[in-house]
Amino acid sequence: MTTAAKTENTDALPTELLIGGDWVAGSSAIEHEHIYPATGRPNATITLAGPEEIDHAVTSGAEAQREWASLPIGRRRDIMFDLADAVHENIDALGRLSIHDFAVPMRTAPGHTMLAESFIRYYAGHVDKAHGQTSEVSGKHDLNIIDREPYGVIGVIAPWNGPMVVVGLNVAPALAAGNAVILKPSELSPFSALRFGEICVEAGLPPGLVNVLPSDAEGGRSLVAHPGLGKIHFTGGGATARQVLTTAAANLTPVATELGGKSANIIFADADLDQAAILAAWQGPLGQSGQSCACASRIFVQNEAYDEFMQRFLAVLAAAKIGDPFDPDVMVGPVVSEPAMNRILGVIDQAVHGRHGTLTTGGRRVGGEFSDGYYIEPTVFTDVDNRSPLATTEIFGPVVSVTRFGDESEALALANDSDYGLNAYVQTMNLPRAHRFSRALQSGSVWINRNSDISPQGPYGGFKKSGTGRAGGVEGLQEFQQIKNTRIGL
Ligand code: TXE
Repeated sequence: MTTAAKTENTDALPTELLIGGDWVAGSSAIEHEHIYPATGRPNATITLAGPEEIDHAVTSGAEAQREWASLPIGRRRDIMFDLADAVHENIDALGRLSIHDFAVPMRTAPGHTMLAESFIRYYAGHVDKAHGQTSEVSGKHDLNIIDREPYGVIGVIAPWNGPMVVVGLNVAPALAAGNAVILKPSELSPFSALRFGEICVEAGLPPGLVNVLPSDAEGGRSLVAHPGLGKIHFTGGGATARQVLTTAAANLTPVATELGGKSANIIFADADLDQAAILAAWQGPLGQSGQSCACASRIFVQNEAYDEFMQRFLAVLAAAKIGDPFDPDVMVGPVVSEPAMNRILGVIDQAVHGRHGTLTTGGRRVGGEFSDGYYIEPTVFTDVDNRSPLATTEIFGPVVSVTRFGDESEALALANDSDYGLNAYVQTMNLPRAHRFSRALQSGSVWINRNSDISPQGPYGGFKKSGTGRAGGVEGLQEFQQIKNTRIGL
């Protein structure tokens, strides 16, 4: 179902780079036409950072970091709380910029900024509580001190689908640990990150502490290759991560990664099937049109509940409104770009012709008044071969597969049969079973009877090829601290 709702674009879209608190065009920067995915038409011409701008940003960051680290911790803490307040005041504005970025529907756009605020506030509270330690050493006459220190300048590379999420997961802890940050959003989603950089200056962070340089793969490569970075945090796809790790190896720059997923959603017959259908729809093809690392793209349903679940699940998908992301009633927007749309339609085509499963609903580009946008119908394949590309590769689009299972051991074997290990979802009312699965599932995050609502209190990250980093908790702070041991002969 689609709805017609045209929205006047009255928002000012930032188009230059933010370095040292100033808007910069840059000598090696290039111009890039940003296409708005819901219409297929340009909504701005933006500046992409080149090597000169990146070098300028790292120098500016190093200077600001020295100032930041020299502030009394109470002052650093207060400034980070001020930043959380400033982000809170801009939740709607940043949400709208996220829509201009990658056409995420209005219903969910503010959620990215709310997550960012929750992480900034959580880590602001850590600033004056990051105590060091002492340890007993062999020489009774020695004092051994263990300290955690900032790296200096951190390169944070964000995927297009979550610049404000990355602000929370990675920029907040990096700042709390005393670092400066070079934030590189994708050229596909520059606006919200640039505005965030400006809000940092308005909130009182030293200019240059957070420099925001949208760029493409080339700019990303220049950033990773820069010898002035103390550490890199990369969020994106596995193929790109390999390139990042290779480039960073030249300087032996440490890299933490948050990569893709192909998450299982296991639905037992004793689950609340209405809730399970809604969760499977939203954590699957509907939420951000499946363009999320947390997408539960492999759904496993116990035989006894299969027909009842499928009837409910398909009904939720059919009721979801597709249309203008600025329309608050719209639930499903387009995919991020024409190449992404063509890639996803290619995957669907390959799955149909390769008989990887049975196409049960969707599978086509949305026509009608949204035919200029990159819209794809929520798509479901059933009876999917778990070793087929449909079930083993991350599609990053509104395409999920559904497979039956009999008992727990079969469900577990199917779920763990993946190179990825980011999220796993289990729907059951049986508490011992929930604990058994939490222990046995090979994934960094397990969600029982709920969606992936990432909170700063629980470290989020992957197993296997889903990456090495952790975001949230003390673990997320320690990602951006290096350990120093001092032994004093008394
Ligand atoms: O990733 P890409 P995208 C993953 C998601 C999917 C991917 C989609 O699973 O696989 O991200 O995002 C820059 N050197 N996650 O398409 O192409 C590029 O400009 C340095 C997981 O953006 O990998 C962009 O800024 N940088 C995540 C960024 O890398 C390079 C949640 C990512 O680009 C580069 C969200 C290079 N050679 C998405 N090439 C999680 N696990 O939390 C590109 N870039």
